[in-house]
Amino acid sequence: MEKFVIGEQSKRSSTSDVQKSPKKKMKLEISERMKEEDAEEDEDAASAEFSHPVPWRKIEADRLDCDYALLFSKQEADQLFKQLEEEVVYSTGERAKVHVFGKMHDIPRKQATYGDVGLIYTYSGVKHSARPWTPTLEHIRDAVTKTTGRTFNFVLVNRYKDGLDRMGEHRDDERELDPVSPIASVSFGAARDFIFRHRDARGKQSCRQIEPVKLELAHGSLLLMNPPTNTFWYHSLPVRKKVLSPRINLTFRRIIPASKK
Ligand SMILES: O=C(O)CCC(=O)C(=O)O
Repeated sequence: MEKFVIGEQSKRSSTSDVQKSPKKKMKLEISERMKEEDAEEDEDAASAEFSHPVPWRKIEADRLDCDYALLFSKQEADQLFKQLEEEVVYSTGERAKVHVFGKMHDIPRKQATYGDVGLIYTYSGVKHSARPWTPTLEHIRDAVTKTTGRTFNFVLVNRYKDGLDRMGEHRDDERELDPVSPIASVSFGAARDFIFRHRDARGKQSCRQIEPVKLELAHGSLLLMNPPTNTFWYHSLPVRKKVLSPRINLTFRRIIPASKK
């Protein structure tokens, strides 16, 4: 009890305390202080419940800044994968195509976009409006927010039926993306290789020799791509013929609504 120093005024003590005897006053201060400590402990317990701490692995290279963690246990990830398979409605028709060098091509995977009402994201020459969040997408988004402290208003869902489905090399650098927000990539299902390549080290004309950064994105994992990664590095999910099972990837993003641009 020595730590409750006599004369230390609790934040909550009122001016009427001044009239109380020194002994009574000390008892009151101690009990006030204990109440305060209990309240602080309750607050810590509440925030622990929401903070979802995970061990992070830092991935860094020249202007590449990423954090990687296993966000969900195998059991949770299995359940979430199943729910996503039931809930997500993938795009068809024009919205399942990409516009490359003046031609429309089928995308080598399935894609869907969800998010806050009214958001539209244009990429590869095609406009994608957000469907309203499903319960599972909302649950995963909230888990990412609890872990990272970042909020997201949009998610791009990509489903790869097997290792033949892929994503070509690109940057997520569209005008409508908030440039200071990270992109949070959550993966379920088959583990797949994910490759970053620096913009100055691509193709025959490359002006610098910078090693690509290769990762394997596991079932239930979260890869946080922090700025300025997406300005300087392209990323891709290459074909892997030995992968025979499906994978779902969610990239949570912050879109600047058209009215705020
Ligand atoms: O499926 C992946 O991990 C890649 C997704 C991706 O590159 C993207 O959404 O921009």
